[in-house]
Amino acid sequence: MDQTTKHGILHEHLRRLIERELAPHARLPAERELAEQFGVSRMTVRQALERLERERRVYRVRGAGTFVARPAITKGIELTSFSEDMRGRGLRAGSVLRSAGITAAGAEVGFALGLSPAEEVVHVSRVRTADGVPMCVEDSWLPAAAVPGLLDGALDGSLYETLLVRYRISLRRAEQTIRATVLDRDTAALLEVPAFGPALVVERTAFDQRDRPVERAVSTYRADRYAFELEVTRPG
Ligand code: 16G
Repeated sequence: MDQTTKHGILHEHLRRLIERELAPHARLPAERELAEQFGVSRMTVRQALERLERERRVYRVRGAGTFVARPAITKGIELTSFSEDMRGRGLRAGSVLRSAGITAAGAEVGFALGLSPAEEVVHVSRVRTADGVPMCVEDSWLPAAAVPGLLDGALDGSLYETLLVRYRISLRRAEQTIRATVLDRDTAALLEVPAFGPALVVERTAFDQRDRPVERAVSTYRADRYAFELEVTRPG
């Protein structure tokens, strides 16, 4: 992060404003106002805005002003981890661990992971953050037998990296369902958004290099900051 130059500092300030306070398509203050507010030249403001535009965080409409681009974060169709997604956007991925423990798989998770309902799974529940801002609530279940001792290590980093480094599990593909939902009070509070707002739920079953199901995950993303991007091709 470029915090040393005037436009670097202004860029950082505006980036935070966009991520935390402004809705998509909201108009940023005019160049002149920003210059006055921050005691910098119009040139400095322009440099900061140009950088935000290059990063696709804002778009500019001639004669009308600068607007917050939507969506702030998109997720492509490749199988990536949350940490990789955020890194790709120049954001720092983080986790707030809500709970971690071993439970019986139950019917639904067991079915997805090819286990009987009584078999043990490790359940990890996390709020995922981007530069400290909550983006999604994520529950992951993994067959306990596949990841012995997972709970003994730190769970604040990348789960997929831990799977790779510690267990030599490389996730190759996933089956996913994306659906819309309305946030209940608890999930909304975790995401720091109003209750009953829209959200995207992604249910994922991820398979390793031997095509064994290794993770069942349910991720609930705030809809104002997240979108899925797909490339579709015509058959034939
Ligand atoms: C993504 C996955 C989630 C996985 C996490 C690992 C979706 C819908 N979900 O958020 O299943 O547990 O990445 O991220 O893509 P990490 O390696 O940063 O912990």
